[in-house]
Amino acid sequence: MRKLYWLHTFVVLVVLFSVSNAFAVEPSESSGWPNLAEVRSNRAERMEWWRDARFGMFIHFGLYSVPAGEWNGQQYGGYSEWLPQGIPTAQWEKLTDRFNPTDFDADEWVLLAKQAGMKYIVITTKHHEGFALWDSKASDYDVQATPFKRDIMKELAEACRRHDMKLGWYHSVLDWHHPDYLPRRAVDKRSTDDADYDRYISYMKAQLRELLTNYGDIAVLWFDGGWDHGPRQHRAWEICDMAYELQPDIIINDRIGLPMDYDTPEQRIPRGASDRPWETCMTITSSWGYNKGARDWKDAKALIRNLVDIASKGGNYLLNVGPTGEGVIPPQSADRLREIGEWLEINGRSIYGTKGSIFRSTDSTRWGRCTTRMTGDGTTLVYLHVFDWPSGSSLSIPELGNLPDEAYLLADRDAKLTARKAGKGISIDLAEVESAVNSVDTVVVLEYAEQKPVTFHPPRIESVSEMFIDDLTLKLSSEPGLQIRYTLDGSDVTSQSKLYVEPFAISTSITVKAASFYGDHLVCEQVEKEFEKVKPAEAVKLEQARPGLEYKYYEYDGEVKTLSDIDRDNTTGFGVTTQVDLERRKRQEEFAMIFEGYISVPATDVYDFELISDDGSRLTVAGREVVDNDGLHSREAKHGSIALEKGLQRVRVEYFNGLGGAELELRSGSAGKKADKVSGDRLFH
Ligand code: H79
Repeated sequence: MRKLYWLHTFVVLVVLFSVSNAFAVEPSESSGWPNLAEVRSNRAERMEWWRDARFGMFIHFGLYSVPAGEWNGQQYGGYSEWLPQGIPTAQWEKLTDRFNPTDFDADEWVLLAKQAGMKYIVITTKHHEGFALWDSKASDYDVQATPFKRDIMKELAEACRRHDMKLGWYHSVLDWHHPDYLPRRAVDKRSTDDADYDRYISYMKAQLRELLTNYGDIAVLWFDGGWDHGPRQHRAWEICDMAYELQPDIIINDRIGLPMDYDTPEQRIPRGASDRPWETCMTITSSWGYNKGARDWKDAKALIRNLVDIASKGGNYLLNVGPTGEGVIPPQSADRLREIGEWLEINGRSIYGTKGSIFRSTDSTRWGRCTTRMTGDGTTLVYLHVFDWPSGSSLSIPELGNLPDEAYLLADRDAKLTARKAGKGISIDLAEVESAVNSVDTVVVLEYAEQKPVTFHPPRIESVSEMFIDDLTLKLSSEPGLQIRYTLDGSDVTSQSKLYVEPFAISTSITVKAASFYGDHLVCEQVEKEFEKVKPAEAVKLEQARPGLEYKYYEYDGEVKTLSDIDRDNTTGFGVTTQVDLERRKRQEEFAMIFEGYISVPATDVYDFELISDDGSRLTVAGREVVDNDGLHSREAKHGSIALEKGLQRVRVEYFNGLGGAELELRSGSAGKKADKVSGDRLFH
């Protein structure tokens, strides 16, 4: 039995779990990326169909569908598309002789997606194994090398067009087959002497050009496996630029090292809503690619509730199927998808085109979930998804303040329900509709025509920063229909406290406490925030300020997990640089850099600094630690604030990279304003 080597397992895991939230930053306007402003400005428009769609089909199909998790008589229960990771290329390649999915029928796949109520399909054009499922001119490792010889992507694209289904391409940046791809797996014994990652990117670009040129409208580009390198090495901007040029309406996910259009939590549903569009991708069973040993099939009930949970948080659900080596979607998957379709047939109006919950947290709907629809005539429809039928058949919504104009079951508009006031909130009497209970999710509709629903949330206390030099403007905000009362003397908020009317300024250190009121009733927890008046750090007088920062460079081998593990006596290089970046490094991994000098501060003010790095970093200004971004991690952005006097201020940036991608960037701006990359002409020593 061949031993499977899980190279980079640790790195992959660390990266993957942070992949969906790692990119708090977008490339700046000054990055020289021509289409950026346009990409941003028409994003909402491009994504409109996708936001309404809510539900898509993910298809994992490739050479791995043939062995289906089995190698040399041994069954591997995990991700079948990861099986090739432990198998030398020359052996895996031979599967091309056995790839012959004669039962593949593109119409069947598309019609199943339709039946399931899915609005788009994303299929693996090439997974990590490197095999292309279309007729690729850029490679011989494609469907033409198999007995099948049919262009699977072409047939699917045509079927999608016939049945009015949106189609997207999954494409793996990671490639275990291409000789120019680096780094290599442990089992890959081919020499790396002539390998050139940049040439690999040119190859990937050529393949993507084919996929985005020859197959009609492509709705989505779904990158994966971009964790071995940073966006610069992937030439991510150039690649995305090409995609937008060839397919102006395309939307691109976040896995080529840039955040692009939407985030992609994998195999998990986030706790709450997000500012950025997002899509949870998930398997029905324990593998993406078909696996004969598949177990743990999620039942239709769990899948429907996942879809509802996701919709209630404003996300999309990309649910995976793995067709067999013969090209058939397993009946266990197909059955479940049809069941979801049946539920959607009746309840789809509570999913498609909806917004998330009217509540900030799922704690407000402990019996299930909530989605919302705004109709053209200004009516708000609140969909209450009842997973757990309440004992006593009275559904309590303690954080919803006003009665709807009408309440009824989505499945039966004539099944009118009675809503009544209950405590500060309301409750819905479900006794009469007991017989209509859907064991998966019964949807109750609350119709607000005349007024908007009033939800009980704590106020938000907003300001550009939490520290200030002279004075600071505070703004309190809450939900429509609620009033805010607050105190500035540390006492608790009561119905006698001052009523908030408009933003106000403070000029001493204080604690603000605030709460929401509905009529005379306090309807939320009190919130509080401290604001500190500070003295700006004094500027430094220098006899002579020379341009650039001084830097020291270190190389090390072995265990380094934090900046404090670096042996500071062991410098292997030093000099002066005008940029806080990694240009001066002499190798890609296991090195550290420390930059020291002065930054010129244009005006006395509170400044926000942002330090972006892969792996760890730390920023010290005027002798105070401002940003701590230390530790082994993928690209991560952290912030910190400090009050500074105009003039020169001491600055130090410490950085190290373990294995894998390396990146460092420092940004700064006045508190509350956009932070820009710190330009070289502001740095001195
Ligand atoms: O295409 C699907 C996965 O193959 C791909 N992304 C989705 C959409 C993916 N790549 N990496 N990962 C998912 C996560 C990595 C999991 C791993 Fe493992 C843990 C790799 C090594 C350890 C799973 C378990 C594979 C081998 C062992």
